Amino acid sequence: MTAQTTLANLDLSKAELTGGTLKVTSPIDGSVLAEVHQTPEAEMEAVFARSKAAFKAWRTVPAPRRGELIRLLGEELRAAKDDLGALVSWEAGKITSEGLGEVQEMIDICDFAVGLSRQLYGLTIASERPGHRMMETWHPAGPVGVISAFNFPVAVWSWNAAIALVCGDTVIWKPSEKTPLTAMACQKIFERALARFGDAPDHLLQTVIGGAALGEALVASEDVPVLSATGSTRMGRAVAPVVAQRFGKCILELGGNNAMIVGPSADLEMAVRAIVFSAVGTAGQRCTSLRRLIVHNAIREELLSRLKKAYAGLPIGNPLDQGTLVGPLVDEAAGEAMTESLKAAAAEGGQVFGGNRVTKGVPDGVYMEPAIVEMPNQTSVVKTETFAPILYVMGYDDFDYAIEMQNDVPQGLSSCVFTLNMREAEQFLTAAGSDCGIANVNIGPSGAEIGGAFGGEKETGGGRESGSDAWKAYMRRQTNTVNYSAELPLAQGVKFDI
Ligand code: UN1
Repeated sequence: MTAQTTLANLDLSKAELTGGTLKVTSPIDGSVLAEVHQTPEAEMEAVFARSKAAFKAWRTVPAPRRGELIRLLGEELRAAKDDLGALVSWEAGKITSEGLGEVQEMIDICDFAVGLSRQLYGLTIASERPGHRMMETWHPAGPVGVISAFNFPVAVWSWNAAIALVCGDTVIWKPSEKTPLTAMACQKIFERALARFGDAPDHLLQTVIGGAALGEALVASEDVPVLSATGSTRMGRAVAPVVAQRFGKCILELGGNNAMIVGPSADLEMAVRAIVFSAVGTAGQRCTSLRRLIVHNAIREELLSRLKKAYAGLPIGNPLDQGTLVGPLVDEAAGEAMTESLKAAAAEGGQVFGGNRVTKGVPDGVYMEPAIVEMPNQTSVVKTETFAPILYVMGYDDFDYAIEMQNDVPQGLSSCVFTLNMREAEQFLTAAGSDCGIANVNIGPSGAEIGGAFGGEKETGGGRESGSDAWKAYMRRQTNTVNYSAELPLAQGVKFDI
C-alpha cells in the first residue's frame, strides 16, 4: 500500500496534506509525504483559552463516563490499527511489526485507562480529633501539555492522553515536527471516538503542528499546570526550569543509556536474542534501546562471537518489506551522529565491528549497519546517548563492579541482568543494585509493557508515565478534614479559647 492510500484511509484530506510550510519526508526513501500547515505561534493563546474552557466542563463529568470516551478511542484505534501502524512506518521508519506494536501499545493503554477511570482512589485517614474524618481526594489538574518525540510518535502521546483524559484533564499535543502526520491521524481517530461519545466539550484534545516555538509557548504557559515532555536531556534541561519557575509540574522522559549485565551462568542463546532485539530493534532509536553490554570476562569471547554472527546476518532495508529487521535512521543528522560517535569510540580505544552506511539494495534513506564496539572501559562516548544502533561492550570479573559500572552513567532509564544465579538476580533489584527506573531479569531493557510506571532517574528526568500509579501526576491531591461534631478541637492539642 502506498503512503498516500494510507493517509487517505486515515481521513487526511488533500487540503491538509498540501500547500503547507512543513515538509514531511519519509525516512524510508526520502520521499515527500506531505506539506502540512503549521499552527501559527500567535494562535497558541487561543489554544490555551479553548483548553481551559473545555477543562471547566470536562472536570465535572464523572470519571467512569470519561472512561467511556477512552473505551471508544480504543475501539477506533483497533479499527485503524493497520493504517496507523503503516503510517508510523512511513513517517518514523519502523518495521511493520513495530509500527503495529506501537498502535497495540496505544490500545493497551486505553484499556488500562478505562479500568482506571473507576479506580482513581483516595485514602481515608484516621483523624486524631474526635468527631472528625479525614480523606484524600484526587481532582483533575487542568490542561496537560504533551511534547512527544519522533521515535514513538503516537504511543507516548496515548500514554499521556488516555490517562489525562480519564483524570478529567484536557490535552494540548505538540508532536515532533518530524512526525506530524501520525499526530494528525490520531486527532482524527480521537474525533471519531468523540462523535460516538456525544456530549463531550469541544477541544478536549488539540494538536498543534510546528517547531520549537510552539513547544516553548506550551512550556511557558501558566494555563498548563502539567507538562509532559519526551525527548533529549538537552530539551529537558531547557524545559524543567521554565516550568519550575511558574510552579507547574513536569513529567520528563529524557535520555537513556541502558545496560545489560551478562553473568557467567546466563542462558546465552536467550541473551543473544534479547541483545539483538533491544540493541538493533527500531534501529537503536528507542529511549530504552540497549547501548551498553557489561559481560563477564569468562563468557565475553563466546558471547561476542555469537553476537557478531547474528549482526552479520541482519536483514537491513525497507522496513515495509517482510523480513526486514533493521530499517533506516530518521534522517541524515542521525546517520552523521552515529558515524561521529563511532569515530570518537575508536579514538577512545574502541574496536568497531559494523557501523557502515548501507547503500546497495536499500531505498534512498539512511540505512546503517548496527555496530558493536569493544571498549577498554566506559569512556566519555559510552556515557553519552547516541540515538543509533551502537552497542558498547565492556568486560567484568566481579559482579559488584558490574553493577557499579551499570550505574556509572548520567542517565537512569532502563537496565537488565541475564543470569541464572538467583543471588545476582536479586542483588540487581535491591537498593544497592540498578539505579534505573526500570530493572529487568532475563529480558532486555526495551519493549516495556504499559502496566508498569515508565520512566527513569538522573538525567532521564524522574518522570513516570503509563501504568501503575503514574496517573497521580495528572491530578491534584486534596486533603479533606470534615468535622461532624459540635466541638472545635484543634490539632496538636492547641488551646485557643475566645
Ligand atoms: C521511548 O522510546 O520513548 O519500552 C518509549 C519501550 C516502549 C516505549 C519506548 N514500550 O521500549
